[in-house]
Amino acid sequence: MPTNDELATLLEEMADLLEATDVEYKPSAYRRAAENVREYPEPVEELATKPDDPEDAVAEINRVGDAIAAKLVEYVETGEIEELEQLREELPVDMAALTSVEGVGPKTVGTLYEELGITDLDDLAEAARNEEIREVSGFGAKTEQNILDGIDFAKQAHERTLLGKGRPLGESAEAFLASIDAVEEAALAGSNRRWKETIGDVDVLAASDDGEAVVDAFLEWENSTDTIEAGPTKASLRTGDGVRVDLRVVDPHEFGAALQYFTGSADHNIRLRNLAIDRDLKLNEYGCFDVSDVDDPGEGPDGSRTSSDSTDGSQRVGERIAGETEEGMYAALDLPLIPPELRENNGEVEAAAAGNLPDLVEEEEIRGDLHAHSEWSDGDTTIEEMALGAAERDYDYLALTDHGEGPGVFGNTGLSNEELREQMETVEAVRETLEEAGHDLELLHGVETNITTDGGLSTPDDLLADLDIVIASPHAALGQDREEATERLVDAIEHPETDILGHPTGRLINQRPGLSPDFERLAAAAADAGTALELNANPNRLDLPAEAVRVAVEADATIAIGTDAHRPGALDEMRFGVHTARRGWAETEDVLTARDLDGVRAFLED
Ligand code: DGT
Ligand code: CA
Ligand code: CA
Ligand code: ZN
Repeated sequence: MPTNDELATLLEEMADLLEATDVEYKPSAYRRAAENVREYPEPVEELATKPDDPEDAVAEINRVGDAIAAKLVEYVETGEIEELEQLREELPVDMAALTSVEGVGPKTVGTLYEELGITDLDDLAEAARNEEIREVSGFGAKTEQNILDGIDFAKQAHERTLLGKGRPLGESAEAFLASIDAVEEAALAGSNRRWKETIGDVDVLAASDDGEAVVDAFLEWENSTDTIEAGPTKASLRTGDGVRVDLRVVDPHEFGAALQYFTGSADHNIRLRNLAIDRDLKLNEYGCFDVSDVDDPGEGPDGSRTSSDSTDGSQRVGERIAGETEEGMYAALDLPLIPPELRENNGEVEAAAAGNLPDLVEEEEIRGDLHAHSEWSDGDTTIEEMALGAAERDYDYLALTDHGEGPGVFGNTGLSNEELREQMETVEAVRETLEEAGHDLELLHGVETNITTDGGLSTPDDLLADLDIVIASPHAALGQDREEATERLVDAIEHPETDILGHPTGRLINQRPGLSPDFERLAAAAADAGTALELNANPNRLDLPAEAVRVAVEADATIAIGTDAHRPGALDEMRFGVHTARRGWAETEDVLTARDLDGVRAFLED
């Protein structure tokens, strides 16, 4: 079952290969068709399998002509497009990787393959270093150097930026934008506003009557090292560490519409546009329009992207009924404002229509942190400094949970059982210091013990029983298969001394996948055993991932958001955990660390 996205990607590949072999006109036809296939609201695959005349049905899609429709039907029927296979044979290159280098387009790829046999980024880098590219006709030393410079960026850009870096960067872009005189209002949009765990690029919006002034000022942002493009109402730049930032400047009266549109996700927007069409409304980045008296309200449900480049009025048809505020855009569809974290077309539109949106947990509701380290294990500071950090953040409680000894803990920094007993006295002393200084922070004493390969805990039960709180985490054997991992983690959840299952998958985003257990079984076991599942807020982890949080919440398991802080400043990473919990539809009552101390104590005693 090919998705629309897969089909569109195939058409784009055709376009690139055709262009690389110097075919004219056809490439742009394929690209336009690809765009419309990608955004088509129904599965194109269904059209392509209609019993009679599937090609006609597919050709009904905007900008998809008979020839391209035939190719799509061919692919759905046979799993191949013959012409594409031939083109791939003629030009066996990693087109996507090569064209991601700035200044390298399909034509260049074609030439470099023919002249030098370059097929991938490594070949390209080698040829550039050996000064072979400058020898090819039409290329020079300068082009060669540009390519060399572009390769590192291209390699970096293959990785999406972690939220922990992308969000602060986006916030500083937003703040800078807001400081520009001509800007009436600035906002962060895109995946950053939805708090996705990784960010492809940063999107910011400004409301202003003077787009050029805003663009000119924005390009002077101190974090910008490179202007990718600039126009009267939009610009893209690259920051020193290679992250792309897209700016849009819009009319203040259309700010809400633009904010809604550029927050995405694209799938969420398509849902809303279809809802609008059903009501004779037209929804786009300029507003919501009543088109019941308009003969031809425009190009169909996808609200074609090409319009976003034009400032002509073709998208502003009929009578404007919303656009100034985002809330107004949703209200025009009889919906309450849907929180950005939910906008993934995962049932949020239905929930909103039925008045069933979850009452999501909020940053301000967090009362404490139940996962923190000190220099006793691998943290940077004393127990007291960690506690004072929590007190400064007005928390009711902090759990000190240094590593116990065991396999997989970095550099063997875990505490021996004796050291853990000794630590109890120091914790007691810190409690007294806190009290004398007038802080009413409760310092809980716990441990982060290791889950052994077969689901046991690496700290003896009698020692665990003497602690306030026990986090059991997997640190080693993270390559286990699904069944092994599930059984191991369920055993740890059911251990009578375990209070929280720490960073359940052990993943490090962009670095290692970690375990992929059956989350439904974990969630059911956790709910039964009265063990909380951690949502580790460290932006390298965000573990549980949002999809697993959703499964946990549905099974009535409890989520403990903890930062795993190794220094006081890292306590501020709590917000990444809270927003990931929101992406998983977690309500206040689902979250252990949104409870007061009595609530936490009651949970721990259970
Ligand atoms: P990212 O950057 O990959 O992490 O994800 P987003 O969601 O930030 O995507 P981006 O930067 O390409 O575009 C920002 C928003 O603009 C996106 O969430 C929805 C809207 N948008 C962008 N491209 C399209 C499109 O082709 N179709 C539709 N319907 N909306 C789009
Ligand atoms: Ca983006
Ligand atoms: Ca973007
Ligand atoms: Zn850990």
